[in-house]
Amino acid sequence: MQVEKYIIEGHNNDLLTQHTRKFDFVAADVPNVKTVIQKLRDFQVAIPSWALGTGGTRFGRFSGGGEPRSIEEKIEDVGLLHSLNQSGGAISLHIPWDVPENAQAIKTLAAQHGLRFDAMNSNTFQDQKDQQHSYKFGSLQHVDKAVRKQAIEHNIDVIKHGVELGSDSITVWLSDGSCFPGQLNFRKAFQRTLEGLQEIYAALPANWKMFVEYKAFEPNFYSMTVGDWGQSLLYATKLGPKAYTLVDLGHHLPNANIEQIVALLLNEGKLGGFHFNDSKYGDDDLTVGSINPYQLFLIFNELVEGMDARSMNHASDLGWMIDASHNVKDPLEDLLQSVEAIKIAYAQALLVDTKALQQAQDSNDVARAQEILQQAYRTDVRPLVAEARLQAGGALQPLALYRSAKVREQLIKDRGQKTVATGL
Ligand code: AOS
Ligand code: ZN
Ligand code: ZN
Ligand code: ZN
Repeated sequence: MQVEKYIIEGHNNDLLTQHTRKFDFVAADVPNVKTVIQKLRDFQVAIPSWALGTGGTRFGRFSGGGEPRSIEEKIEDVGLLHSLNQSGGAISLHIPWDVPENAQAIKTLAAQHGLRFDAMNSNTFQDQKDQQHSYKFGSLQHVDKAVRKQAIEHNIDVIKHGVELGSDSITVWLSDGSCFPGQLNFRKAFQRTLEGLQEIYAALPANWKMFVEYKAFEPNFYSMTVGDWGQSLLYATKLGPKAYTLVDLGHHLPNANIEQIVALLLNEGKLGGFHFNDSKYGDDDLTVGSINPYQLFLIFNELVEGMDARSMNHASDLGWMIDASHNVKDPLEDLLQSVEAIKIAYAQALLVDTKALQQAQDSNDVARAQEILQQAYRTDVRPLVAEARLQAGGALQPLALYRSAKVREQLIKDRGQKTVATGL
């Protein structure tokens, strides 16, 4: 399924007058509007392969139909999103939910859709059938060396798959931890995990990176062996220059100041990238920007300010990924919304008058500092984001076009009503 170019052009022509009016209105107040548009065009975010099907909760799963049944169909879906918004030019795969058997063919298919392979994800939080040892009591932290070895080998296998596909990073998220006091010796668990990560690290090709993702709780509810950014940073620092901390927005305790964490990691040269999503309670994996768009803006504000000369596209070497997936929306519509929210936050951050903000900070003018941030945040930047999309060949209103082109209906026709994509 593809939305043909002429359909996108027709959609854009219909909306052009309205768009131009809105764009001109905002653009008039943006001093460096050309640069802003170019930055927005360059910015790409990777789509996780596991978000293309309807996500489940532990209580149930309601497939919406037309879900991708294979890695090829997942790539087609990401390609389709990318053709609409020109902002999702990468896919993040998960082993073993995705099995890239014929890497060359998969790579070619991805290239045809203008996609590259972002970070590979390993999985030592589930037992697969035919797996020798169980991860019930952890993987890299496990007291049994044989279990640790199996987990290490799996991660090295994931790196090999990634090499074949032209990826250059692996995200390691461990569910390791404990559910009850006394279950685990924290220091020994840390040490074993570190040693496991060191073996995986040693298998990284020269140009590769390892992202160590932390999470405050779930599935373990007393302790997590990589539970917060401090622990992740400890591992990453001990591992060496190819290891970084990955920030999943939903992985903090309530009210954590994520933008400050981001600023400090960036300052230490240890910020690896993101799993964007939104949350109200825990690791809710809700659509990016659906709950707390101001926080998202503040994070981007730190990135724009802190990354300075480094440009924020994939050449800047941060992993920009989405990790959202849930039950009640069409997953492709959801992903279009997530990408849009990210670009809006980025655009708002680009509008911050950094010089004036610095002056306000240096003179302790608190009210003025807040005004400067909120001036940017309260600007309706959607026409800027739409203009960037238009210039790049995407649709002015991707979600509206997705609906009017009846994409889901077509996918259901092609793939069937009863489809379950592999994933969470
Ligand atoms: C789990 O909570 C983490 O967010 C993981 O990054 C992710 O959801 C998982 O690895 C899916 O592959
Ligand atoms: Zn394999
Ligand atoms: Zn994540
Ligand atoms: Zn998560």
